Amino acid sequence: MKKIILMGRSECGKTTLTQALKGDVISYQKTQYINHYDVVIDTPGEYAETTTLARALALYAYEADVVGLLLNATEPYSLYPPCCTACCTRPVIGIVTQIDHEKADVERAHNWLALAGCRPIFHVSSYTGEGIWQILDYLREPGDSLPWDSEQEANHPRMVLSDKFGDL
Ligand SMILES: Nc1nc2c(ncn2[C@@H]2O[C@H](COP(=O)(O)OP(=O)(O)O)[C@@H](O)[C@H]2O)c(=O)[nH]1
Ligand SMILES: [Mg+2]
Repeated sequence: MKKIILMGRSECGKTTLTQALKGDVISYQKTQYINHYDVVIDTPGEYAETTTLARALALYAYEADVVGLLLNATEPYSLYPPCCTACCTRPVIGIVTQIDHEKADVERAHNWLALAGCRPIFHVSSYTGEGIWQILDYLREPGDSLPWDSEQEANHPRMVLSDKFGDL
């Protein structure tokens, strides 16, 4: 699997997405420092919100194969300037999070990520599991086998992930 680093402001859902990608049971954890998991690097939102701390994100991006910029679908503004992905030496994908939320405006968040230069852009809910397998599929490398078949996953996203994804 390619290694992905997740970036985005506090509360956008980075840690919950990390858990969903790994198939863990969801529980609240405040991120105090950068956490390395097998294929996911989770970062604190404060690093994306504070100029001096943001330098750490620039450095850690080199440890990953792919950078994931997250934007919560309920967010009324975006942190990301137009074309900011151009300064990154890794592919930068967009991830619209919390699409299950009643106040979600997925198109608005998608357009902001597109403006920032993210390609492709995924729409996910870590609560329902929607969109999770598409990210994992994107991270797949030749020779990796993922423990589901796409049709089955589409029908039972959460169940398949939590049953089989513990040891990714
Ligand atoms: N409705 C909804 N809430 C979510 C989702 N993902 C995370 N949350 C909630 O958003 C809050 C922040 O999540 P967290 O993963 O800690 O954000 P982080 O600061 O970016 O790591 C928590 O209360 C989560 O339960 C989601 O897919 N849907
Ligand atoms: Mg966190």
